[in-house]
Amino acid sequence: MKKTICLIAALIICLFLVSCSREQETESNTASVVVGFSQLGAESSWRIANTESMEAAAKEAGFGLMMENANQKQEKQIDAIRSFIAYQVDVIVFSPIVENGWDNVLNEAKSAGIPVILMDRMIETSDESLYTSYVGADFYAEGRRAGEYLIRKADAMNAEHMNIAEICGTKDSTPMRDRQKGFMDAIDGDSRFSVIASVDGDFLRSKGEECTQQLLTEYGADEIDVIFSHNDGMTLGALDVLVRNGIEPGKDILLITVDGEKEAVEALKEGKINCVVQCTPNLGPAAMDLVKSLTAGEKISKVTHPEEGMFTDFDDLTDPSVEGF
Ligand code: GYE
Repeated sequence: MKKTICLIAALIICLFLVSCSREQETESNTASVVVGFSQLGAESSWRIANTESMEAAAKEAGFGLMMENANQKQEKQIDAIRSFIAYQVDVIVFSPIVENGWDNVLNEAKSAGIPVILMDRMIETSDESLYTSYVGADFYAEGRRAGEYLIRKADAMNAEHMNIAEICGTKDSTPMRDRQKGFMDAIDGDSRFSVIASVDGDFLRSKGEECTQQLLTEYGADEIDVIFSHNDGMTLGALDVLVRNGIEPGKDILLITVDGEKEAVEALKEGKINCVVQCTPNLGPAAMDLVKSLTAGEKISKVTHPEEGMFTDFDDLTDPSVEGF
């Protein structure tokens, strides 16, 4: 009997020691992982929240994070990626400002044996092996949601015809291209809609203001029924201009927007915006999970999309589950 008890005790001690050493092992594994992160800029509340999400998630995972902010310049992102290669980081994560022009630098990363994860935006390339994984929104689906909302709204208003002005995000970026395509595909073939203008607002609130002022000068408020804007920042800029010109946003001109900033959802609740399509900036945890799997030698999926929805003036908005940005 004594012998059996001794044996069991010894076994428990052994198991305890093994589990301790395993924990130490994983801790020291993650501590030695360094992630090079090239953020594209700080153009919107979305972007700032996204940067914070990445920093918090890296800290939580115990990874070292080398972060460079490119202030909206592709050349600066290319320089940052080169510096990560020189430093021999374990993984490069980056949010490409536009889709084209990355093949050379990504080939350099590939030759150096450093895997690349695209976060938030995609690239256009004929060589899919230049990136290991993409984590970010399905922007085409977001655009479709915006278009489908408009169809529902036009039905509810018994509208015969609506002129749409589109304020676009950064030219040649994935959210600009795909939100536009999704929206246009959704309303395509419905003769009630005409897109009378598509202007470049570069995802900036200040440009959203400028564009709206120009649209009003060029077409006049009576000619514009709907503004579809690719992000909340530009929409909030547009909203200010409408109010300054004595035009009632959400009524005289419908506003459809993407992101889900608190300020935009507030304006939706007040009836000044009609539809906010959600796009989450909180991609840090998913990105760091991919880094973890990758550095542990596991196979990771090529594409990860977060779940997203939307808020509209058809919904009960007493307690919308808004993200904190
Ligand atoms: O919608 C916008 C930001 O790439 C999804 O970029 C992102 C977009 C977002 O500046 O606000």
